Amino acid sequence: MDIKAVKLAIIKMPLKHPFTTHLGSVTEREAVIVEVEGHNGFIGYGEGVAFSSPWYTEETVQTSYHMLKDYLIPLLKKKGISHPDQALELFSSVRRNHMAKAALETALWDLQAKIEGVPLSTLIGGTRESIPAGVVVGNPNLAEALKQIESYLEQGFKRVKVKISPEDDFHYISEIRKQYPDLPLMADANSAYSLEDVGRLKALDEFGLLMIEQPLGYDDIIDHARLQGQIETPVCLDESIVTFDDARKAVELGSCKVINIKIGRVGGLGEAKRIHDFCHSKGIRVWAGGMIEFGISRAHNIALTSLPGFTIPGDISGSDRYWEQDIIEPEIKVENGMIKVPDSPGIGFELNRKRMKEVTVFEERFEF
Ligand code: OSB
Ligand code: MG
Repeated sequence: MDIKAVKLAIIKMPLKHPFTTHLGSVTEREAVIVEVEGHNGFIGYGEGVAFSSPWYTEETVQTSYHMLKDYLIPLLKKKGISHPDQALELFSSVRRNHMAKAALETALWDLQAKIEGVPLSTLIGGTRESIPAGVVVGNPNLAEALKQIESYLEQGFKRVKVKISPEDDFHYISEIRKQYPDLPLMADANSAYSLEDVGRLKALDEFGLLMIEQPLGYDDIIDHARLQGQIETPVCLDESIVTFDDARKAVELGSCKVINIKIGRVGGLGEAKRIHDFCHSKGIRVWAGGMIEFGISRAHNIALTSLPGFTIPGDISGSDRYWEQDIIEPEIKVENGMIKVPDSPGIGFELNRKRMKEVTVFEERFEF
């Protein structure tokens, strides 16, 4: 790939409403935006999804910036690649730091699709023309959560996810179920439980949840296998699947029936696709997770979700779920609960330069 330069920008924007889990609240979002400039003026876009502090994974905005600037961009400049599917091999001399790697790797995929003149979804083998939108309610106040759910259902969302913890699970879910007996509903615990809570988790079986996401340790696949053997609700793994091999081992052990795939968490679109292909061949259902992200990362998620194994609506909502104004144009829109997969080259969205200028707090350019 003929690369002229890579640009990094750190952006910062307040959320319309705080997003709360038992681990804390997110009120403001920072992210690293990557632009890879190729020949003929093509630009590939990527977004680093690490948070400002290491509450969800060990990476942060600052650590991913450091990895990009001091290791990943220099590696790309020194060795080069002929196709984005070689990027993760190129980056393999850097341990982990998956979100930093994915930020650059996804930009390379977007660039490649633009060079070939095809949508990114087509380049990776996607088949869907539109994808169903799911939404996450991160609000521990039950009355407010119910109001939010009502409004999301009016907007046509196909599936709702709520955050739970031992502080409030049975009551919270039962009240939602009372109002919405048939709603495709799932719960995400972000590692709030231990195996001692099997009874609490088993009690949720009666609510017919689509799945319970990451109930136990954030790096565990052993205890989850024990748990799955004792509850009816399908276990979905998020935090503890950070590589293809993690996914393979979790499936072999019976640690989960569903996997949440996040491009950033697994280190790139190439790894995300490998996990998808494996799960598809094994009958393990997958869906695309969300990271309270801006439009670039959402666009990559839309392309990923166009693959045939994504059979459950992801945490993919429109730009207006969290932002007064997104950094892309057009913004991502949910219509009748569906999001159209773009048919223009690459991710199918442009950076909104005016908006970028308003929210950029730092930027740097690396010439090749
Ligand atoms: O556990 O899936 C998660 C957001 C930030 C960090 C972790 C998670 C989430 C979500 C997705 O639940 C929220 C969204 O992007 O809409
Ligand atoms: Mg999760």
